[in-house]
Amino acid sequence: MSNNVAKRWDVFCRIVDNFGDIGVCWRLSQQLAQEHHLQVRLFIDDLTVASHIIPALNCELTSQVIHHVEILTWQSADTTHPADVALETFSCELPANYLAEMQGISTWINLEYLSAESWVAEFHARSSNNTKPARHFFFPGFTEATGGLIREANIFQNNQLIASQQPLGNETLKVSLFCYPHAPIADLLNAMAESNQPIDCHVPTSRIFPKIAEFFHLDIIETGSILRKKNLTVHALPFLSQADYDQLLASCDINFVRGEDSWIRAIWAAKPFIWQPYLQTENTHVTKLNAFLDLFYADCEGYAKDAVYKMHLAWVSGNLTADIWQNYLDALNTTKSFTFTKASQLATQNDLASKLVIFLQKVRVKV
Ligand code: TRH
Repeated sequence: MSNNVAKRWDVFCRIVDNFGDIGVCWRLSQQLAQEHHLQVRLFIDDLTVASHIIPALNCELTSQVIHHVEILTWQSADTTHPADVALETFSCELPANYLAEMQGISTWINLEYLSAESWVAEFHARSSNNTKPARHFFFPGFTEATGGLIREANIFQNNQLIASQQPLGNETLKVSLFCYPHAPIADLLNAMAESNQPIDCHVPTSRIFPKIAEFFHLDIIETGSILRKKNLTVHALPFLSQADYDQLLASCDINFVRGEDSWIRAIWAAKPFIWQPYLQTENTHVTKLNAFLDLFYADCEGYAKDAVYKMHLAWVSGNLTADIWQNYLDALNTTKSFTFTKASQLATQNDLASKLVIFLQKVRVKV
């Protein structure tokens, strides 16, 4: 069968942990529907968790349309009409009955996790013919030879606009904090309190609230609380919508981010950021971190580069000193202009959704 037109896309999302899986799937599904005018169905295995990322979601419904995407439960995977493209995300394993109906109809793509490691370019766009239909592997990445990064058409410009609206001449540093609870959070809060300039730290609700409560000798922290110690003021925020979270990142001077999706959002915010990779066995997350630092900061000036590396390695190793933080702040002006330049360069590359669509046109000559 020869057919280049792949209009109907099914995206499969299994929520393994936290919000990254659904965060990526929801963002990508909306982009495919709204920017590429495709008919997108998003199958989700856990609507309750997903409703944190898709606030309009009604968990009682097995099918609903939100922002031009049809959202269905995993159980309702329509096996009689598989789509032109079945996008399996993060090797989540397509439902067996759906898979059985795909032959001759669907192109099967597995979207992999993001990594800056050099092997990604080599493995991107490879296919395995051991399955029926063939399975194609799509690797996001930071270079042209990879599947690219998720980036909505206007996000970079929108973020610049938000950044330009921030008050000038304010000596208070605005920081956002989103990280895993095993990070040295008390060390960071202490270092911020001891910094030589005032810091406003904005913390959206997450599993780190108990750590912050402990630092301030409180039992719990409520959303809306404002907590102070020396030069540090912590603002406890609700868990934000993805759009509001983007706005927060764009308005801050430094962003602490984690996992996969918030990491990329920090890049499009184009402000200095500290990334905490998802913890993996055998220190794989440190390998991933170093690969990213080497790629992103390759051309950064020596002392700023050194400060960025030391800050990241202290943050992932669980042992952060006030000196490392102050050193990072001292290099902030250089890191700021460097981050902006680098993010601007990355924003000129083709984005992941566009690359997926182009890739589909190439592989879908024969199904
Ligand atoms: O939540 P994460 O840790 O997600 C993931 C998953 O754990 C996944 O299993 C793992 O493999 C992957 O990391 C590497 O971090 P991430 O990817 O940053 O996802 C968080 C999402 O939550 C992202 O879409 C941004 C969004 N978010 C909001 O919408 N509002 C908020 O207030 C915050 C803090 C985040």
